[in-house]
Amino acid sequence: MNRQQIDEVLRQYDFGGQVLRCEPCGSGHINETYCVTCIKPGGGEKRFLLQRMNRAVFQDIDGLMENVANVTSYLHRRLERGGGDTERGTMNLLPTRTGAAWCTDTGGGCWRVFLYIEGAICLDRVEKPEDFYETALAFGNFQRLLAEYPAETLHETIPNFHNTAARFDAFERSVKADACGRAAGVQPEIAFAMARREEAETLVRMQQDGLLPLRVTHNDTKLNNVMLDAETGRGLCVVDLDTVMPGLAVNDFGDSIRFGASTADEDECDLSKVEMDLGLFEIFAKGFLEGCGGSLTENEIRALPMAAKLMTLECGVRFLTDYLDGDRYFRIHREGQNLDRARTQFKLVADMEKKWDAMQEAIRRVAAAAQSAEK
Ligand code: GN1
Ligand code: MG
Repeated sequence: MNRQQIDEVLRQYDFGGQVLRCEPCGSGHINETYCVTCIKPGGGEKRFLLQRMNRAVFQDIDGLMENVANVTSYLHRRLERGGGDTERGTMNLLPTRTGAAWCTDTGGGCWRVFLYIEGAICLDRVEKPEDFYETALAFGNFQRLLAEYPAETLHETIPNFHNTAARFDAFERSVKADACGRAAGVQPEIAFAMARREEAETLVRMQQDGLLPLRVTHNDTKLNNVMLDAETGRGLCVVDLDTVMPGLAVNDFGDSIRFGASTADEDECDLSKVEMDLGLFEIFAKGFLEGCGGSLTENEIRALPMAAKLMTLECGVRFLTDYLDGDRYFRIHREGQNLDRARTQFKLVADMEKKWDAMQEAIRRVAAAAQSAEK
């Protein structure tokens, strides 16, 4: 944390009171996040979320922030019209003193400020099944709320973000380049991924063949990207909107399963603890279909298990690529963390392969129940 840079940034905002504290918070792998606490002139405190965006990952900050500003104000208006909670139902940007959506420091860092969502929590691990159900509803709802958003106005903040085929190409290049001499030590992991390369292209091909529609999706549907009401546990607000882009609805489902239906942390070293929990899988499917409000096509519903598997495989491949490249993309807190992350993802993939029939059965059950509820 560079105090001087942060002070420089804080001066560009009118927080409506004096800044008391600014402390690191959050557990994302990409941006840097801080909580800013101010004293209100009449007494009491007000909090804000300050973020330094990762410029190596997001090369077009202008485009990214245009997306974030437009999507958040769109959600704000929708909530306003529907009598929803505009303060806690969406992220809200605090403009700079000059009215801009973001600002820079003299070192070239790019920053933004959101209002802090009070009385809310986000989880790094599912504590009870209802949390996961609420998360599913929130992500499904998010997609439904954005169903009519003009997709053509969105900038592609990371090109080919969930193009699994392109992710494998990049992986293969990293294996060949072997920039850090790490490839020899991870041959089993490389072989695991490569054995699934062709299958990994299934959803990309289905989209190209017109079998899966492009929709406005979130694309980073980790459990900790949803805020839950601290008292009621209800899903409040979807956060981390940097990758909102046209994408596949099933990938939003799959990425949630990869992270939230795992019985262990993403970087767990003891792989015997890592499994995909079928009960959680089914609960999430139920919430997601409900949240999407019956908008998913039959092809999409049928592709849900495949998306869970491929989002997990893709993420494992991304972690392994980054390990081979020397940990330049995902923030690490210890040596080998990206390799551990890759290993948990591959263990989950293997577990899903074992549970494949049961996963499909679960989706059939949930879809049938959703259909009869609609009637
Ligand atoms: C990153 O920023 P965070 O931690 O929510 C990554 C996701 C990965 C995830 C893996 C922009 O998400 O794609 O699935 O780590 N975000 C970006 O935990 O690459
Ligand atoms: Mg996040």
